[in-house]
Amino acid sequence: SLGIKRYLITEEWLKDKLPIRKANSHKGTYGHALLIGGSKGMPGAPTLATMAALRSGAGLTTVVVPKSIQAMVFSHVPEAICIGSNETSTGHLDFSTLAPLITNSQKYTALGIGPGMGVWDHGLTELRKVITSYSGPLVIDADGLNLLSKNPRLLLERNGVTVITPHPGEMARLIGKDIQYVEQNRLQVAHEFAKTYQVYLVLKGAHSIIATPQGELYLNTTGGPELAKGGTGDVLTGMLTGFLAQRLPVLHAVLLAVYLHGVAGTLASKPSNYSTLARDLVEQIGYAIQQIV
Ligand code: NPW
Ligand code: AMP
Ligand code: MG
Repeated sequence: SLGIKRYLITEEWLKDKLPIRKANSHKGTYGHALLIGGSKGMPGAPTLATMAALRSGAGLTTVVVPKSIQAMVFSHVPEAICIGSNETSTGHLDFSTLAPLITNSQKYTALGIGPGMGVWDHGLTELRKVITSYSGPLVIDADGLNLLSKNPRLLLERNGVTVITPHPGEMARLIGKDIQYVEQNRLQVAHEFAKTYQVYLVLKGAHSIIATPQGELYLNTTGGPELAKGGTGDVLTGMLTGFLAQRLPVLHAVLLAVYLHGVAGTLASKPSNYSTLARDLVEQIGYAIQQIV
């Protein structure tokens, strides 16, 4: 319908999209992922994203969180470089000291922003600095999207590839409609937004949809209700940022992340899908990758 090209994401198609790690490679070969997020009360979201980026193969991963939660994040993921930023009186990120860090876009080969970041008065002004000054591949998720919903047109100020990963609630806010409208028009909503704002869009939920800026749609069939628990979306953001950091073609990175995230869910749903935790997904990323290489 609507003349939109639609594809199913298949294991067969993904098989040769993850390059084999070369014997003579080093961490620089696999890029440097930068994750930005967290706030007082939500250190877990950026922590999960950071672990997922590392498990997805990124050579280096740096995470920036408000300084009051830096030690907590670092204690759970010593493999990451953990930077504590200045923060507002409410425990939200204050990007003033971060601007030079982000503008140095040669250093970071992908940036993911939003998990656990919260929503605050100056948040969008801060986010705008990242949107306009970073020119590498940028993933915006969670509260990054909630902030952006005040003015989605800021996406048109991007100077590089953008991937956004809304769940239906975030999608509804971005287009100013209710969740029921989004759920009843999933394909159309994703297609239209991706074309209008020239972004890759992952509309999450059972059977996530990927819409490209060129107007194609991809449907994912992996994963199930074991994923319906806090923190799983933050893991997806980390996987996506991790694959993009490795300089994969954007479409490949997006399809790999969404597909493998679901496979990790299935693997982590033993013994019962009641009990699956987001951190279990992180542990299964390697086994999910093993299935397609
Ligand atoms: P309802 O009302 O539940 O039916 P928010 P958030 C709707 C961080 N986290 N289908 C939902 O609907 C995140 O990273 C931190 C339909 C509700 O209306 C963010 O920064 C964690 N509707 C922050 O919390 C672990 C759906 O969307 C609204 C839907 C807020 O993110 C948890 C909720 O959206 C969390 O990841 C679906 N499939 N999915 C941590 N440990 O640090 C969602 N909705 O208000 O943006 O809240 O997603 O929890
Ligand atoms: P978030 O709401 O940001 O935490 O993201 C939730 C993640 O879990 C997304 O990747 C969703 O696609 C996935 N998910 C949630 N519920 C289901 C479900 N019933 N079936 C498949 N995937 C799901
Ligand atoms: Mg989320």
